Amino acid sequence: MSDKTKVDDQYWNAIAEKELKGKSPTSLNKKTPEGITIKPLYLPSDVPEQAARDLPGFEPYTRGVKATMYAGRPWTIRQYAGFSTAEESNAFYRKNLAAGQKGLSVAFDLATHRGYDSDHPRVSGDVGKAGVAIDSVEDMKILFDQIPLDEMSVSMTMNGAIIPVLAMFIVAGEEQGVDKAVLSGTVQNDILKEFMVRNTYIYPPEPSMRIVADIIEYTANEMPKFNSISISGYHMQEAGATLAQELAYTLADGMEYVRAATNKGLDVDRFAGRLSFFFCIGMDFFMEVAKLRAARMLWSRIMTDFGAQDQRSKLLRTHCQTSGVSLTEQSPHNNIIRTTIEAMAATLGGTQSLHTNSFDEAMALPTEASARIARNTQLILQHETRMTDVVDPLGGSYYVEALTKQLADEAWKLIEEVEELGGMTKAVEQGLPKMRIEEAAARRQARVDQGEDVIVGVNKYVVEDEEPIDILQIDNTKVRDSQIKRLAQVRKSRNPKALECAIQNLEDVAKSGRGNLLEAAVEAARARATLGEISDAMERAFDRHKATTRIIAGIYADAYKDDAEYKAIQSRIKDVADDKGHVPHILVSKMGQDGHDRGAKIIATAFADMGFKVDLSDMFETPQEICDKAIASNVDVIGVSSLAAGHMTLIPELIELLKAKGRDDIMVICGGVIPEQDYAFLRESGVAEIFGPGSNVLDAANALLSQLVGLRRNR
Ligand code: MLC
Ligand code: 5AD
Repeated sequence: MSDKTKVDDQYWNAIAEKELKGKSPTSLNKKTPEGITIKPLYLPSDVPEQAARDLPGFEPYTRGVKATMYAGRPWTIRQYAGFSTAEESNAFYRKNLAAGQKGLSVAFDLATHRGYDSDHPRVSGDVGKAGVAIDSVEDMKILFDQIPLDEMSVSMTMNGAIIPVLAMFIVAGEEQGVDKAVLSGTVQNDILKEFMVRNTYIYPPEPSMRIVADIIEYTANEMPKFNSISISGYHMQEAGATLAQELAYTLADGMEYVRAATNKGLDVDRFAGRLSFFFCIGMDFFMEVAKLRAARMLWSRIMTDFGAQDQRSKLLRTHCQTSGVSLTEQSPHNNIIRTTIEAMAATLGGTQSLHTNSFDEAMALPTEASARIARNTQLILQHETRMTDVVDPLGGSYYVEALTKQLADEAWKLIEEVEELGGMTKAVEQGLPKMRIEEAAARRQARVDQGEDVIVGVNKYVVEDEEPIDILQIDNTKVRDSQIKRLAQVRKSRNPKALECAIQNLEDVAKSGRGNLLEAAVEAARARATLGEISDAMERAFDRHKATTRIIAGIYADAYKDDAEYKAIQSRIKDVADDKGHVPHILVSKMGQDGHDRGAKIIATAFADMGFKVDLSDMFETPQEICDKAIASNVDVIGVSSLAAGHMTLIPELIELLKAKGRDDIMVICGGVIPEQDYAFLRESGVAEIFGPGSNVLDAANALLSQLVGLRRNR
């Protein structure tokens, strides 16, 4: 530290104190959810020594994985998309590519994610809704029709059903005349975070890890241009994780995958260069920039410790997506601004590839118009701002360099905690990271509800009487019918002998632990086995995973210790209990294949803290199962959390089932991503209360209590 700095520091302190009318400048310090103290001023003395020597393209890669970064080649504009049928998604992709998008990124529907064909009874509400429905190679070929797979890099967000989907992609390429060796792209194939937050797993953790390792092995041998995995923190932040947790658990997952592959006998440098990453970029601008820089720095250290020799093995290359959970249903055009800021953090942080969200995110999938604005956000950054001319323009910022180091240190502590449990597979089995994330999510929600974390248009500067905007509506029944038709054609036209043989072989490979699952599945896909048939063959060997749901306790009670409104709710609950002769009892439920459980978990924990009796359903229930459970436990209320557009089918079905049993006295309320356009239909179907995104949890409790005592009547 130079003397000049010391003098400046003291001088600044004196003036700052004067401006603060005698208070110490440390009174301006802020504590972040990551546990980092942010000072109002950073100085050269805050910069770690190493930072002054860092160069982009050199170990530890803090400043970027390429020497020239965007000055040499800008990041890939890779918009995640998919809906309804393969035909419609294909048309959408081709339009987007013509309008400036550079890489593809496929969103599959939840039936596909969870290994079900479109005609399976469990997925009637999900087909074609949150992504595109894919049942066989025939669908996959249509999806990439007139898109040259030898030129276009394709990302596929698939985890649970990764084996059939990647197999079908390989065969679709083959039948387009493209050898798998030249296919470029990425599969998500990150199962650990599915058990933690995203919930589209199929099999239990152990066989799931074998699947990951088999794919790493197969791609290392056969597909040199293909990224075998996209190790994802994105969904952790969406589920409420702090940025330190997102960073730490993602890297800890990465370490576990490296171990899984080396345990198969692969040399680390054979596969590590094709591991890739995926982070969420939210509104904490500088912390997000620091996160990407810290991620590269830590990964290069981790891979050095794994004995990597090849520099490529030490590069953390990443895709980023702006944060969905930061976007609001209220004043939705504000979301364009939020997404722009997040996109700037991602690119100033040095991402390789980026998806920018559409402003209608909190209501539905993007329309053509909202998708255009989202894409143009990136085109404008690349072409109008001069941002891409300089490599790592925030490098050397006293604040950013200091924050990079601090965040890396915080994350490292969490990584060590996971390692002490024996690595991520064990930690996930014990539920530790999930619990830490759920706690952070509940804390965040309490801060928002209390107005401590401001969200413009939601808990401050609220606009009354907003006009609803146009959103994308998908006719799910039509999509399902057309998928069922094509499935029937496929099943009719294939050679049953070849099919049976391939499926049997796949099952044997799964059961015996010998051979490669993907290799066996490619054979099955060639023989026109459907996604469901390939998944079932493996399920016979591995079984289907059933998660245990838990409700954490105490976070809301703690945050609202001395709050008058909270106390008033507690006494209202007591009054209702006295009146009814029992504590009001609610079943918080998830139906269909929708795996987003942050909202359900927050409601469950907050309502339980307040004094309601709360049951939390398992994931992926059918309306019949929820109806039976509600009647068996004799609840007063069923709360349905819906974030994947299943509400229009599943909730009316549930209400009809209750009616048929003579139990329509059980009140049904719902919350989640439910556009206002759907409210009237849901109310007519018998839904008592609807809580959209951004609902205040205390307000929701009050509304429910009023319903229970007959003060509100939407029914
Ligand atoms: C890049 N290149 C350069 C360069 N910059 N060459 C010279 N000079 C420069 N300055 C080269 C690279 O080395 C590479 O070649 C090639 O150009 C492509 O660049 P890239 O940086 O690798 O970009 P890209 O191909 O886009 O790959 C990015 C990636 C990849 C590595 C992060 O894994 C990817 O595309 N991921 C996307 C994941 C995704 O879309 N996920 C969506 C999740 S949505 P070479 O030969 O070295 O490869 C989701 C939501 C949900 O999950 O829950 O449903
Ligand atoms: N099309 C476009 N974006 C999607 N997302 C999820 N599914 C789709 C889809 N089919 C985005 C949303 C969501 C995140 C997980 O991915 O932004 O928040």
